[in-house]
Amino acid sequence: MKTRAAVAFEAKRPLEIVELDLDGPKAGEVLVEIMATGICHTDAYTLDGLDSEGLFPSVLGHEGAGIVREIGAGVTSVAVGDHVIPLYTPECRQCKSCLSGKTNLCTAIRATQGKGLMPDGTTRFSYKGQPIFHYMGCSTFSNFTVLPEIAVAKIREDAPFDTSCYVGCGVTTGVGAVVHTAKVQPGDTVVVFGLGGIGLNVIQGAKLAGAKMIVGVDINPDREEWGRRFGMTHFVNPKDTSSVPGGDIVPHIVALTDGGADYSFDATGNTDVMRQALECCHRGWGTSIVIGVAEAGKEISTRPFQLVTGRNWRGTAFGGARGRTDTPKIVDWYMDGMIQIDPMITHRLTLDEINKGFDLMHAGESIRSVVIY
Ligand code: NAD
Ligand code: AHE
Ligand code: ZN
Repeated sequence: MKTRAAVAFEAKRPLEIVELDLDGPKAGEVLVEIMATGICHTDAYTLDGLDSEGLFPSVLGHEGAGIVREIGAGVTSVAVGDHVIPLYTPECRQCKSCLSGKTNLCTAIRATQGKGLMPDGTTRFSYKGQPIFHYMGCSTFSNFTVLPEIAVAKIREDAPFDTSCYVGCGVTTGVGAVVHTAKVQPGDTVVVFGLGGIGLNVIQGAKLAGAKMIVGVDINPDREEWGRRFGMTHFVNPKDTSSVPGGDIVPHIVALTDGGADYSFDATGNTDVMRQALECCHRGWGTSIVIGVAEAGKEISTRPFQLVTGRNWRGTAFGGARGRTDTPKIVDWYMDGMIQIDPMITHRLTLDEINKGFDLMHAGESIRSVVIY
C-alpha cells in the first residue's frame, strides 16, 4: 500500500513529506493507521544527527496513537479496529528482562530495532525502490506503520487520539519516572531540571505521589508559570543571578531544600545539568534519575565522594513502564482525571506542517506539538 510520511532523508535537513510504499504485516506484526503523533525532543535529537544510533533515510516519530487496520498471521493479542499506542519499549513477557520483574527494558527485538529494521531484519517502508529505515520500532511520522504485536498497547476506545498519543512517550516517561522508577513517597522533596514536555510530567507525577516540595529548574523564564500549573512549589532560573547568588545553583538548591532533594530528575539531556541534579541530592540517601538523552560522545562525571556519601545515580527509559501492561493504565489515569494532558498540547499541526513543530520546540514556544493525520 501507499502511505504519506514525513521522511528524514538526511541529518540536519527538514523532513520531507512524500508518499512511501509500505509492505503489509508479516507473521506476528500489525498494520496501524496512526491518527496522531507528538513530536518529542528525542526526534529532534536524532534529526540533528546527535543520536549514535541515528539512521537515514528514516521515518522518525515514536509518540503516536492509532487503530489496528490489519493483522499478520498468528497475531492474537490485538484485533482489527483496536485502538493502540505504539511502543518503543515493547513487552514480550517471555525474555529474561520481562520475566525478571526488575525492568521494563524488554530485549526481544531491541537489536533489530536499533538498526532501523523489523525483527526479520528487513524494512516495510521503501521509496522509489530503496528501503527506508524504521525508527525506535515505531515510525509514527507515517500515516500507516507496521509494528510487531508485542510493540502495541491496546487502549480504551473513548480516549482521544490527539491527547492519548502523548502517553506513547512524554506523559509515561515523566509520570512513570516518579511513580515506577523513583517511587516518590508522600512528603518527599523533588527537584526537576528542565520543564518541557517531559519535566512537566515529572512535576505532575510528583504532585500525584504527594511530594511536599517540588522545585522546578529551567533557563526559560516562561516555564515558571507552566510548572506552577502542575504542582511546582518553587522555581529556580539558573540564568537569573539575582535569585541564584553567585550563579552556583547546587548550594542554592541544597539550602532551599534543607540539605538536598530526596529525588531529583534531569529532563534536559545536558550532562552538566545531570551532574548538578546529582549533587543537589541529600547526603546519605538522595537519588537522582537521569531521563534526558545526551548527544553522542557526551559523558557524565562527578566526584566519587558524592556517591560515597550516599547519593544514588539512576536512569529511566519510558518511565520504567512495562509497555503493554502499564501504558493502558496511564491512559485510564488521564481519562479518570488523575493526570492532565490537554493543557500541555500547545500546538496541533497537519503532517505538512510538521517541521514547524520542531521549530517551536527549539524556540521554547511549545510544550507538545501534535500532528493530526
Ligand atoms: P523539551 O525541549 O520539551 O524540554 C527541555 C527543557 O529543558 C526546556 O524547557 C529547556 O528550556 C530546558 N533546559 C535546557 N537546557 C537547560 C539547562 N541548562 N538548565 C535547565 N533547563 C534547561 O524536551 P522534552 O521533550 O521534555 O525532552 C527532555 C529530554 O528527555 C530530552 O533529552 C529527551 O531526549 C529526553 N527523553 C528521554 C526519555 C527517556 O525515556 N529516558 C523519554 C523522552 C524524552
Ligand atoms: N539511541 C540513543 C539513546 C536514546 C535513548 O536513550 N532512548 C530512550 C528513549 S527516549 C524517548 O524519547 C530509551 O528508551 N532508551 C532505552 C533503549 O533501549 O533505547 C543512544 O545513545 O544510542
Ligand atoms: Zn520521546
